[in-house]
Amino acid sequence: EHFKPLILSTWEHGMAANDVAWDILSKTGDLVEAVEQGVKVTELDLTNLSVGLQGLPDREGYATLDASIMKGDGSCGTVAFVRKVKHPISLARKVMEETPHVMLAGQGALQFAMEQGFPIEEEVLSPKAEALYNEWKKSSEYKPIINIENHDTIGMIALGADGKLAGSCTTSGLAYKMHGRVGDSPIIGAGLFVDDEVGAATATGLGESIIRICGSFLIVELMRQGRSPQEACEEAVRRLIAKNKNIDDIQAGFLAINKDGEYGAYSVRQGFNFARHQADGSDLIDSKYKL
Ligand code: SD4
Repeated sequence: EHFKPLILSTWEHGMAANDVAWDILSKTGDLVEAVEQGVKVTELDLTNLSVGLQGLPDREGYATLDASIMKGDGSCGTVAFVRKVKHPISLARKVMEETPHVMLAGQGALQFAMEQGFPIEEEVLSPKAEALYNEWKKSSEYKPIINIENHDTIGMIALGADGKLAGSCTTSGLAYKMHGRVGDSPIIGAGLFVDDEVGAATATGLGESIIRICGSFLIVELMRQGRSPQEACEEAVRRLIAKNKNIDDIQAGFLAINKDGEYGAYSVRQGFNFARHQADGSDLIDSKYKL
């Protein structure tokens, strides 16, 4: 099963995202374009409550988005806590390509979006998100629990036929988070890390638990030292469990690819799945899990 190209994405929505990414990658060989356009599908998916402006809002009622993109040569761009932008992944790519910086956040990210000619959306919740938010407001308990309805960030990692890698990650983050909260997804090394010398990794789940262990960077470094992608994901989950006290409330999952086209996935608990696309077709695979 080791062959290139290979695209992996988190969760079931990764299937549709991978199809678009695969199409671009096989026609053009452009990895960055593939991982950007792929996750844009999810950013527009109205059924998805954790990616894009239709995602569940923070506790003040605002959808605030995080995204990152990275190439295996070390180029990267990210945006955090950005509002009113439909495609934060495209804004992250602009940060990578058009600025001397890696990360823009909040109002400054929005200002940059305007300068770059991004359409600025009105701030209205999607009907589904609004209904759920109103329901949540009745109790307004701040319990950052990731459950099956609330953990579908898309992280995508891709290996080209030439052995080069790229990845992308985009999310509306944790539902009902504190205003200003930033998760792992826009933090290079936490939600995404890519190195052409070794491989790539991405994460989904409770961002705080992933940031704490530099999850994606950890996985790439473990692969650099000789672990398989599967072994590296398992070690990251072991580390995450050891370093997070409230583990009963945590779900987190990792995906990894190495340069040879081997891949792996592992999660804290049952329920994580991922989409794979290779030349022989695409499938949705249930991740193995620890607890
Ligand atoms: C976050 N990792 O902001 C994201 C949430 C997530 O699927 O993965 N949802 O913490």
